[in-house]
Amino acid sequence: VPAFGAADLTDCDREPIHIPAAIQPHGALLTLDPQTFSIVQAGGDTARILGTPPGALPGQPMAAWFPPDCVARLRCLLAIEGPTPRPVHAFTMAARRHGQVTEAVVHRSGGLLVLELEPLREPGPDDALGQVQAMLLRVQQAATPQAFCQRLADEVRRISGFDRVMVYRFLPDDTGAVIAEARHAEAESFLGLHYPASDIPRQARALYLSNWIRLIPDTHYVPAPVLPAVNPRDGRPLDLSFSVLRSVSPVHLEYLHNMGVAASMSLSLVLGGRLWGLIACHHRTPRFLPHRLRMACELFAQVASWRLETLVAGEDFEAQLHSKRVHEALIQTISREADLAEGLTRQRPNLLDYIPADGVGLWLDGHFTPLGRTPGAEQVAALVTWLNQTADDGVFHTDRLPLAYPPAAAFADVASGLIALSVSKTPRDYVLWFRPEVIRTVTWGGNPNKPLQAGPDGERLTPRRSFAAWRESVTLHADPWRSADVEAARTLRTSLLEVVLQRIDQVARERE
Ligand code: BLA
Repeated sequence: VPAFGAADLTDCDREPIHIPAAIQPHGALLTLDPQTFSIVQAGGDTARILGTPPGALPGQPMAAWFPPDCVARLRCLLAIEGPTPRPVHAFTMAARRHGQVTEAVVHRSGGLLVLELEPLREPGPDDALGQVQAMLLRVQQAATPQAFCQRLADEVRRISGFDRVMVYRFLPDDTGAVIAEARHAEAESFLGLHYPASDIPRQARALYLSNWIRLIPDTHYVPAPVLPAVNPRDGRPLDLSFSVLRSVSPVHLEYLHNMGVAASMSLSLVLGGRLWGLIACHHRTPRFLPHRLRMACELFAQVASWRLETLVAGEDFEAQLHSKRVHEALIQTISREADLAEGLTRQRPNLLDYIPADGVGLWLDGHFTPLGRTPGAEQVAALVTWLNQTADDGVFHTDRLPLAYPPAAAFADVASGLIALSVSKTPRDYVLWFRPEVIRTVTWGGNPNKPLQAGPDGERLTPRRSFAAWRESVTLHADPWRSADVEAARTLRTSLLEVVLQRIDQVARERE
């Protein structure tokens, strides 16, 4: 495992971003013994907030450095709140040096209390809860997931004031796309762009599943170390997963710089226990949000996630219903029509209405009937020969056919993706759905094949520098099939088998 800040191309998803031993310096962090309230570790701007540099604090009683009633308030809060796994407001105080109103939030980590102090650059909203309520009322009017996500972006932009607010949705292969956006007239649009999975590495996605909000008020900050770096009692690093000041991976900071982003916030969208997406916010100048406003955003994202889950489930259900109706219509066609191929391709609904693809074809008794964009008959004949030898009887599917079957590279522009439904007789008959190479269908926000470039520090790698949209892709790959597509093929196969058996029966009876 690389040390924090030392990740490269090969281990970037193993960088331990939860234990940076440093914080963002716009505030200060203390860890406290939960029994004695003596200071164990300290970091950040304690000089201005408490009147002494962080190195002087470990070993000292908290009471010596805070206004008189703060310790009592903290004890009282902890007695009420119990384990406090996430930061809660503890007290507000005046900073020692400049008198600025400073908010203290507290949570527990690794047997210590983590007390974080943030001078308020602007007052929070008076009625944060009322605002969340109004936001929820407005988004609830949206009837589809897409419309709902657009309103999410609008509302988060309204309450947070960020220049660009995006709903970023994770796709089945962990790549992602900006599916909704609200922005300042002068901010560049990222709407519709796709990004590779490595832009938000695995451990970051795991962290964002449990911690729903993070704020980087100034991406050009210099990290402030937490001293001592490990808990002197057990030698363990401080887990900052839930810290509001956690220092961010340097790779990600460079990424933000390259996008011209000076402040960033992201909120998790969690559906059915899975990280479905993020509400990602950018600002061209530094931007701080007080704790109360951040809590409002987090609460909004949380309740909105539940509503979105219902809308997505509804849309899935509608899609299933549609698929069922088309299936029934296809079965009627099959039982009515003497010519299967004609019936399934020349009428509506047809096989392309059933599974979204660019082309479909039937291979029946050595004869090919195409609809839409498909390879030529000879290419399909060779493909079918290969399928007969390699694929089991049933439903075969791939989104990168040329990898398994190299001759397909010659017609990847129509058939990088394949679902092949076979009907078992000898030789087999097939229904084949084709999808083109994704290069034609997706606009990437950069080159996903080269997410990293050697940076100014030589071997240390940095995110790509160009965010201009350009059409490149993991070549020879198609848009992945949804599990519903493969399931639909299986259902149709069962029905086709029945029809084939019936027809064999019929022929036999007619012969008797
Ligand atoms: C984190 N990467 C993130 C986050 C986002 C993105 C939203 C969440 C952190 C935040 O709130 O700022 C990516 N941001 C995007 C994308 C868009 C956007 C895709 O606005 C599209 C418009 N990043 C890389 C590479 C690596 C990497 C190659 O591009 C690894 C080598 C790492 N990204 C990386 C890490 C984090 C991250 C480590 C976690 C940062 C942290 O929370 O400490």
